[in-house]
Amino acid sequence: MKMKLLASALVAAMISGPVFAHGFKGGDLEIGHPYIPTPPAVAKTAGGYLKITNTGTEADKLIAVESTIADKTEVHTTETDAEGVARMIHVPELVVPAGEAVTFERGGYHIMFMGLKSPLNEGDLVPGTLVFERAGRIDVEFSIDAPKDGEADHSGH
Ligand SMILES: [Cu+2]
Repeated sequence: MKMKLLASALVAAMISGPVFAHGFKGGDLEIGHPYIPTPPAVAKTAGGYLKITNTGTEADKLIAVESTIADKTEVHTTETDAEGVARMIHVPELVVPAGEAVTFERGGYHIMFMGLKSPLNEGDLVPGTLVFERAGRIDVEFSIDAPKDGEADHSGH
């Protein structure tokens, strides 16, 4: 009986949709609101954003991101050179210092989904896994959100 109640509470939480600020936990790490601004239907790439908070006393490292929605998933950062040209750089290891948070956002760190296997539709939740050196694997769900200002043109990237 208790299990049944728990299960229906979970379902209720899930169907309330992506409007709630969702989060995930693994070890000392909290993963805040992983989301992907809805890309155009023809897009072959998409950027994902989230916030990683390390509540522990030792630094951790994000060493991989896995996802079944794309052929390849990597952590990137965006750097703008002296001429004002922005380019993306692959970040194979991202340190999350003890007691600090790292925020992924447009123009900075992002998760790059390359070779999307099917269109991502607003309101969907898609699975992914963040792999950390210390905390291990943390399964998350990215919500496909309505793009905020300036996020809609991400596809060129
Ligand atoms: Cu990128």
